[in-house]
Amino acid sequence: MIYTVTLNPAVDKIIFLDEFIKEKTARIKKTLETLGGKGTHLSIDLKLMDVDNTALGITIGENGKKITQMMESWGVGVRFLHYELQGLESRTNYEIVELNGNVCTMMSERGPMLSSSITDDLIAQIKGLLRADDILVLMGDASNVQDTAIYTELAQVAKQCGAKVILDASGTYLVEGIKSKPYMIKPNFEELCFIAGRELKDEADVVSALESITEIPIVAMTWSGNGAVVKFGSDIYRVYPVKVRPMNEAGCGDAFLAAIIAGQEKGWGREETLKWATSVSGSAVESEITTGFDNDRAMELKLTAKVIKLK
Ligand code: TA6
Repeated sequence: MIYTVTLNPAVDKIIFLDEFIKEKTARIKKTLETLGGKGTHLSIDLKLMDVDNTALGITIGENGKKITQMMESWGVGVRFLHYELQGLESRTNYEIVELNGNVCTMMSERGPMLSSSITDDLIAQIKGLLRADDILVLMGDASNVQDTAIYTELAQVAKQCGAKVILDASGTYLVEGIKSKPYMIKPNFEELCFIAGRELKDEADVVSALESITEIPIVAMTWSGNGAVVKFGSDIYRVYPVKVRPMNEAGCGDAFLAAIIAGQEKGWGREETLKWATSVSGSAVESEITTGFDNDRAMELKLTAKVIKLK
């Protein structure tokens, strides 16, 4: 079984307007509400690819209940731990989508801090659920947990159970999490620069940064409009972006990661998997909401997808 963990799930409120100009009143064209938090997205994307999985995480208050209901409406198995804490709510993230030029800006709440007794409950739940050969995917913001080694701790639990760990985090949580030597990480370009400890200039620089991460078998670096560069063992692949009508790019990295996991689960070849990954990611960019993607459109885009083995 694949388990996703979202320590800080959210309700994503998406606000569409023509253009955001500082100090000017912006007239809202429409608003939409969907799920936020990277693990929730991964669970939904996997479900859309017919890959069974269960979403774990922590929800709080009425917003937390709403998050669970939204997850269930996508047909995902949910085992969130829910808490009612005086005056506290799972976070809301706000995304502005400027229709002129399709610029997306995410504003993310911190979310209530989780006490160590809550994270202990989660660790106990994971210990009880995980079996050998399961996959534990640790994703997204964890700044609501004081202990920056939380992902390392969860990864160790997984390893003790014989499960694989996939990590998609940022900042200190990423650098700490890497110490547990996960099976796969999915940094974006900025996160790879952070891991490398320097500004990466070009593709060759990216490749050498990926090659220096020898202890992690799969490193998939998503590169926004530039596609992705992915390391499988000592092999490196360049994944080109498919041509799309961009609408909302939030969530496309989650779709990319989901496709790689799906490819591994279904036993597809690497190039086939990466073509699917860039296609679902492209389909997610065309969607108004931050969650999910259109399967038919992804299939259509896959006909144009280009992947090259660099090394
Ligand atoms: O990847 C997109 C997205 O999941 C958004 O929908 C938004 O909720 C945000 O990222 C959350 O990411 P975070 O790293 O804060 O958990």
